[in-house]
Amino acid sequence: MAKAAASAKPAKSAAAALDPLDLFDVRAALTDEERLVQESVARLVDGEVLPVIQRCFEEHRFPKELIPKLASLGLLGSSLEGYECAGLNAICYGLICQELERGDSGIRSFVSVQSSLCMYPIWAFGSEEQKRKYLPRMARGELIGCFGLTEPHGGSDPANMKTHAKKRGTDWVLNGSKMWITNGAIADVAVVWATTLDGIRGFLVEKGTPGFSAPEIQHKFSLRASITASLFFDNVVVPAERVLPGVVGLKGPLSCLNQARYGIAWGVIGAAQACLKQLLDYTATRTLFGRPLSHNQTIQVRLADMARRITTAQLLALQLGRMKEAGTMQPAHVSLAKWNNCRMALDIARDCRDMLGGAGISAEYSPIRHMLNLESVITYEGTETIHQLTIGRELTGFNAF
Ligand code: TGC
Ligand code: FAD
Repeated sequence: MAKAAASAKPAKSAAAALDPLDLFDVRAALTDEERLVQESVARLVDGEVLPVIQRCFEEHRFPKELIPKLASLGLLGSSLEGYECAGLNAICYGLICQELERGDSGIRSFVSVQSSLCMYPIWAFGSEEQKRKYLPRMARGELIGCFGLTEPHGGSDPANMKTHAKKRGTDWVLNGSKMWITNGAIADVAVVWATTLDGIRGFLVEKGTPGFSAPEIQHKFSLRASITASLFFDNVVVPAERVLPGVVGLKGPLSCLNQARYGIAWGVIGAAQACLKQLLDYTATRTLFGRPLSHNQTIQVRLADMARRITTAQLLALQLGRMKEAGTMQPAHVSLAKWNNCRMALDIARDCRDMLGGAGISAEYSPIRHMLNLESVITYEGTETIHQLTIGRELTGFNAF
């Protein structure tokens, strides 16, 4: 057995120069500012997220104590202009999501929801008064938001929502329920989408409003370091000044989803990188049949295939970001990237878990945590099927939903 180990050929030196997590040197295509943002978030993740996340996942606890740190780095509403937001470009937002999700999808989820699903609609569709009231405090992490679109009877078809709002004098009265709402139980303000006689509209419902409750959903096996809640509205009175004036119709919530899905397409690359990194270390030291696991052809093929899929996902995300910056990104582009990259990350996490053998079922190794999280990530913000059908509709012109 020792003989087999000794006969292994050493790797070529040129290959050693490549970064296994960035084979095509996407980093070289970034600006200095983009690299700086990535490095600062990476430091936060290494120093503050990774040391606590396994325990948080096991305890089903969101590490709320990280919120001021996320805020002080400008990560909340990072791509919005004004109102104390950092005004970073789309690539920076993507890199922020990627680094955070290298830590855990739950931390990226928190930032996605706060930034893309709550601050963005207030910024894009809110009145000047609403922007001044909410955005600076949300950027500072003093106010937490949640986004209520999905309902218990079927989230893929939000046009069929039952939650409704009726005019009473100048106020609105809201009735209905939402399900699977990230941050719901800790949110100070909920952006709630409801049908009205004019079409779907967005309502800002503040914590403590009579008739509004947000109990946490228990027993999750996925995103355990993230808070998920139901929202209930029982004759909740919402004053006229808390209705988003700038949009009516499903395009309101769907345009928020574009922003968040964009971030997910980048974020999941981080989860996949974390899994591959762990496996490169593990297979280099795990010795079976007299040689390190990494010296076997089938193991190398599996690792190489992961690197191939991560690389294509990185290049897809980078081009998507450039298109977003140029104003040419369309919903179908976002759907394809969200679908491809989530599938890539989930398959890699599952394969890494397998290559760890029995150790793969332990939370001491990150792949099973990432794998369980990614089961949610491939489902929320539009399931894989919804994004496939969006591309199908784009190709054929026929709506198969
Ligand atoms: P459809 O007829 O296609 O469109 C209705 C109106 O919306 C416009 N539109 C979009 N606008 C912006 N961005 C998009 N991606 C858009 N897609 C459509 C469209 O132009 C139209 O506008 P108008 O002016 O003509 O009225 O609508 P449809 O009913 O056929 O549905 C299409 C479908 C199935 C794609 C849509 O319903 C969908 O995306 N379903 C999936 C729902 C979903 O993704 N829910 C996510 C909930 S939030 C969440 O999961 C947060 S998790 C966060 C975390 O923790 O990270
Ligand atoms: P359904 O819509 O009932 O779908 C069930 C299955 O049917 C899926 O496999 C789907 O792909 C398939 N399907 C649907 N339509 C078709 C079709 N036409 N043809 C073939 N197959 C089809 N929502 C929010 O609003 N805010 C949040 O913050 C939020 N956070 C979430 C956090 C977590 C942890 C999770 C798990 C979900 C969250 N969601 C949130 C909800 C999420 O967006 C929905 O779960 C998702 O959109 C799917 O809706 P559903 O669960 O009702 O599944």
